[in-house]
Amino acid sequence: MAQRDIRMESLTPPSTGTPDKLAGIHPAAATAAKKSRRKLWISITALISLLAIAGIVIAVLISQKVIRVGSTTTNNVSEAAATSQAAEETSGSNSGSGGSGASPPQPSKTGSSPSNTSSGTASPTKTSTPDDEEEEEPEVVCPSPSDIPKASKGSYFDTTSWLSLEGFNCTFTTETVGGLPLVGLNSSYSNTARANPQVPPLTKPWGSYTDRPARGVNLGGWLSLEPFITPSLFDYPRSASIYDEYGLTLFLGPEKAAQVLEKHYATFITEADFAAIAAAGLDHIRIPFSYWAVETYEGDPYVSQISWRYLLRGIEWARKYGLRIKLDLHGLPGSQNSWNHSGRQGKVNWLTGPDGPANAQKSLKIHDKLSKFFAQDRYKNIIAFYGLANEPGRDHDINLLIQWTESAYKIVKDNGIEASQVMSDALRGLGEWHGRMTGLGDSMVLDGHEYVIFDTALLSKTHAQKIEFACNVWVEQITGSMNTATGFGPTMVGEWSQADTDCTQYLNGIGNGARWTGTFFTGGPSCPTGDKQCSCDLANADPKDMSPEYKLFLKTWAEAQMDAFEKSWGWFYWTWKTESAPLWSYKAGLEGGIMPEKAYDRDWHCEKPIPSFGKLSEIL
Ligand SMILES: *[C@@H]1O[C@H](CO)[C@@H](O)[C@H](O)[C@H]1NC(C)=O
Ligand SMILES: *[C@@H]1O[C@H](CO)[C@@H](O)[C@H](O)[C@H]1NC(C)=O
Ligand SMILES: *[C@@H]1O[C@H](CO)[C@@H](O)[C@H](O)[C@H]1NC(C)=O
Ligand SMILES: *[C@@H]1O[C@H](CO)[C@@H](O)[C@H](O)[C@H]1NC(C)=O
Ligand SMILES: CC(=O)N[C@H]1CO[C@H](CO)[C@@H](O)[C@@H]1O
Repeated sequence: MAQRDIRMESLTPPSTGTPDKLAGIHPAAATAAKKSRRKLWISITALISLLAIAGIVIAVLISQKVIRVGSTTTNNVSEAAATSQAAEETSGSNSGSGGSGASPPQPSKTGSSPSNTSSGTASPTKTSTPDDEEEEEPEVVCPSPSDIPKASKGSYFDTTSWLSLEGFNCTFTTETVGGLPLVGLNSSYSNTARANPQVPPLTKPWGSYTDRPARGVNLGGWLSLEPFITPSLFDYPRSASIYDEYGLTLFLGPEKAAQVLEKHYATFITEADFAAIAAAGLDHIRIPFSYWAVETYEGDPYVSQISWRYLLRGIEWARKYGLRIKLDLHGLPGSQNSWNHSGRQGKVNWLTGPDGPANAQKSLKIHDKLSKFFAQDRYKNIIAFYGLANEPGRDHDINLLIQWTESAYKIVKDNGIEASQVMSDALRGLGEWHGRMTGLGDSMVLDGHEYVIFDTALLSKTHAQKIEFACNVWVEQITGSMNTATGFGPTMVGEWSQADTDCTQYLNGIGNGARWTGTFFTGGPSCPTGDKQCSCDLANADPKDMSPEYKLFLKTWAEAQMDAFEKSWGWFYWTWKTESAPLWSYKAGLEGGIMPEKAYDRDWHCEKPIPSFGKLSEIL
């Protein structure tokens, strides 16, 4: 695949090069007499009139689908007629956008077409009319490499260089909004879907999240890699020193990295996943993505921008199934937390660190672009939450962090984002935010990520104690945070999981063991007995090989957390899919019978007594 060197050089669409087909008709020699010249002019005029009439007749016949349009031409009259007819069939479905009246960005130059459509952009795409049924989707013929203007060949805009065209609009366009490309998006969209009968369709407002909390899932490890979610992508000898997306892309080099990552984007999450998420009774999706979806900087090994179109397509697929979106900028320039899932583990170089201030500024520019793009009408009903920065590290100076968050908030708001923005509790606990960043009302939500397994004191609790902890301590923390008299105000749980140990391979980073067995950093094991008896075998088993008691615990544990987190504005499970970690995969949990079949219809809640887990061992 061609190397993607795509820094958005220009917002100007290149010339489409529509050939001037009728140029060059001239009278013959100028030596003839006046009379014969007059004759010649009359003939030419007649000929041109005839051609014009014939052209109009043909165009009309084509637009009426009497004549079929072939598929090997560049823009011409007949194509414009056919395309506008095709567009007519799909337009007008963007009924649900209840936002302001700002017009969509697509230019609408349909020439002589009488219809209100937005076809006719610089587009070498051909449509041919379907054989019979009027309602059938038009067949779109994608451009071939020779249709792509030289200046755009091999660039992001060159749809002929894309690995997958599934669900994408392959029409060539260099149009951007906020500097971010539209290519790949369809012009029309429909907001009529609803995720399930408990929630409103996208055409209708959600209402109060306090009364109707979000039930969501993350698409972790998709557009921002994480070794434990897709260990197969990190299957290299330890000597290669690959611990994160930075190391992986550096190792692979630009061309190979682009191939490997695009293949992952195209296959790890597909339309079927969005359908299954809705079928599971979930209604929101948090999509983590990183700054390299927007741009990369000098020296970055990250694959630039390819994830952008997969993000946009993911949002459209969510729309198709009535799912609302929480955007999550997961990796910021320089790494905001030094963890592998920020892109690069090791050091924080954002806000603090040698390039910290510069990287903080770059992050604001990223948000400027993103918020301009997502302020478009088409996103008003589907983007429910706009996340500013995933998990800035605990060691940041809180005042600097607040300053940055306030700047980002203002940029995003001023660019027209009406969705609530989201800021992380920055791993300080919800209570830390009481009295800070006040006065923003519902336009800022505090995001806490709740796990028992990364903290040795919580990890060593017994099964029943973990459930009690969720139902008591987390409920108390969340209700405290939701009230501005005692906490921040609007609060949500952007991540949590069903895992009750930290046993999953690579969970603590490549090359690290588990706290549960005492094989991760110093200090003893953190299993309930405090010795080395604890085992990871059951925790890492396939649900079909788990005992009924362990399965009952896991399901109750998940339901306890859902119940507790619904005291907030809602929850987002981490994560939808993993290659081999079922206690971190909602999908695998459903398949294994350890998740409720419908997220809104559950057997157990915190008011009920904790069931007996029979002979389930505390050491697994
Ligand atoms: C216009 O389209 C028609 C039908 O596909 C094709 O036969 C013709 O060659 C095209 N004309 C030009 C000028 O490209
Ligand atoms: C064009 O759009 C306007 C407003 O949306 C509508 O009233 C009119 O009927 C449309 N015309 C055609 C030809 O579709
Ligand atoms: C865009 O439209 C094309 C052609 O109608 C269709 O195949 C594709 O699935 C659509 N994409 C999305 C994301 O809806
Ligand atoms: C595909 O993209 C082009 C360029 O943005 C646009 O004009 C056209 O309407 C789109 N096609 C569909 C089916 O939405
Ligand atoms: C070293 C490092 O960054 N490890 C982190 C990798 O990501 C997992 C989970 O996503 C964390 O638990 C590790 O701390």
